[in-house]
Amino acid sequence: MQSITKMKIKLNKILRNGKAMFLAYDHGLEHGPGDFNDLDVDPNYIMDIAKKGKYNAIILQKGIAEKYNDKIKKLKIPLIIKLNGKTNLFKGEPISRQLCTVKEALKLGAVAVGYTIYIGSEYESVMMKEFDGIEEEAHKYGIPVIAWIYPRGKSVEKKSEGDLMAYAARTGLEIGADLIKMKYNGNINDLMWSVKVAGKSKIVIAGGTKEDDKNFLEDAKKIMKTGATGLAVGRNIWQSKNPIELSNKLRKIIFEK
Ligand code: FBP
Repeated sequence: MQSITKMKIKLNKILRNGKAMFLAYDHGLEHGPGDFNDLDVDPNYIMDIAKKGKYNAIILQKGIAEKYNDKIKKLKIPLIIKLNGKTNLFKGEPISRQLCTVKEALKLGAVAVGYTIYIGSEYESVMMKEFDGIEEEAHKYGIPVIAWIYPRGKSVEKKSEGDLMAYAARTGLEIGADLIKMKYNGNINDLMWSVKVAGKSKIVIAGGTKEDDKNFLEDAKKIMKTGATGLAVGRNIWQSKNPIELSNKLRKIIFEK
């Protein structure tokens, strides 16, 4: 029988001391430009935050990664490309299809790729299958795969948030995600359980809608006490009046014990 050659997944390209601090900026597609103001609508502004705030990586869709590639390369910001995405205009059962291939992402200089799966959606199996192809291909190149796992759709409406969070975490492990990006329900015990059920897959938490900087940092402290690997945050940083100062504080929380 032929043996399976195991390619080492290059997690060190997106983690520092085993921890993660990612800056997410795919909102223009997911939510529309209503999330932006005069400053943060400009990808250059976000890239400067990623650089000065010393993020481990920036998360972009392929369009911005392509059009602003010179700047990303010049600043040497590690790049994670989100391979699927959708607008929020369509209101049926959620589905997000692949828009960029692993090869395209690699050509753009990506050191990791991401993909969203809406578990519970009628179309869950379509996204699972697409993710599987991506995971197989990315891992052939040793590229880490991050699964955004968001329970969504009619079937999950009455389910407990804590149970759904843990289910998202375990799903990530079962399908081979290296990192699982999830939303935090605000309950530290639920998150501790999710980290445990994710086993060797690592949990990174999304930031959510903008809250007071102080509350955001308090939440980050709690998140890091659960054994989570870090945060992949967007609006809470780039919508802040002091994004660099806030990033510096967040970095201390994530990387200093
Ligand atoms: P935030 O930190 O701003 O919440 O961003 C995290 C994120 O996962 C983004 O990558 C994505 O655009 C957005 O949230 C999607 O959120 P939702 O599906 O809840 O609208």
